[in-house]
Amino acid sequence: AVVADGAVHVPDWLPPERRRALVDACRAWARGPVPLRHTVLPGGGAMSVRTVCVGWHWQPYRYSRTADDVNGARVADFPGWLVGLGREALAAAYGDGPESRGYTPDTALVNFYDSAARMGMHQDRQERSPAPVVSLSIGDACVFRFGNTANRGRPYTDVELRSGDLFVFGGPSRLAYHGVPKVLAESGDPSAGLPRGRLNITLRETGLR
Ligand code: MD5
Ligand code: FE
Repeated sequence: AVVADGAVHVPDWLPPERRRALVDACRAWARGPVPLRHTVLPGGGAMSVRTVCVGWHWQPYRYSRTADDVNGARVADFPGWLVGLGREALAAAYGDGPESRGYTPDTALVNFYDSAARMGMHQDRQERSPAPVVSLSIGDACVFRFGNTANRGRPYTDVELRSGDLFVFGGPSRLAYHGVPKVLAESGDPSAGLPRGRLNITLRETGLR
C-alpha cells in the first residue's frame, strides 16, 4: 500500500525462512565486533531500543567506521547479500527499474525492541545520499507512526508493522518524521525464531566513503 508519496508498505514480504536467516545474521552481529547496546544520546539519556550497526556505525548524530561511543571497534563489513536484499526490496516497492538496480546500501541499523521499548518521533537526516531507506520488521508487531516533514506532531498516520513486513521510504517521504509509539507484546511470530520482542533492520546509503 502507498502510505504517502514515496512511502510504500508491503505486508508479509519476507518469507519465514528469510526472517529466520536475518534473525541469525542479527544475532551474529550482536555478538560483535560491537555489542548490541542502548545508544546514549548527547543529553545523557539512553534510548530504550538496543542497536547494532553494520557497515557504518551510527551515533548521535554522525556515522563513523568505529564505535567510538561503545568499545572503539570497527563495525562489521556490510555484506554483499544485504545489498542484494535491499535491491529486491526496492524492486518490490517501486518496481524493477534503474533506481532499484543501482541501490547500494552501505549501512544497516539493527534495532531490537523489547515490549517496553519505543522510538520517539524523529527524522533520519545523517545520510548524505537521497536514496530510500528500506525497513524490515521481524517478530512482535508495532504501531509505526508516519508523520509529515514539517514537525513531530500531526498530521500523521499510524500503521501496524508485523513480522515480515517491508516498508520503503523514498522521495518526498525520505525526510518525514516517524517513530514507534508502541510494541504489541506477544503478537509475535514463532516462525521467525525470535523468542520475544521486535527486530527492525533499516538499510541506508550513507553517501560516505
Ligand atoms: C524502526 N527505525 O522501526 C524504525 C524503522 C531508525 C528507525 O526509525 O531510525 O532506526 S525505519 C523508519 C524510517 C526510516 C527513514 C525514513 C522514514 C522512516 N520516514 O520517512 O518515515 O526501528
Ligand atoms: Fe528513523
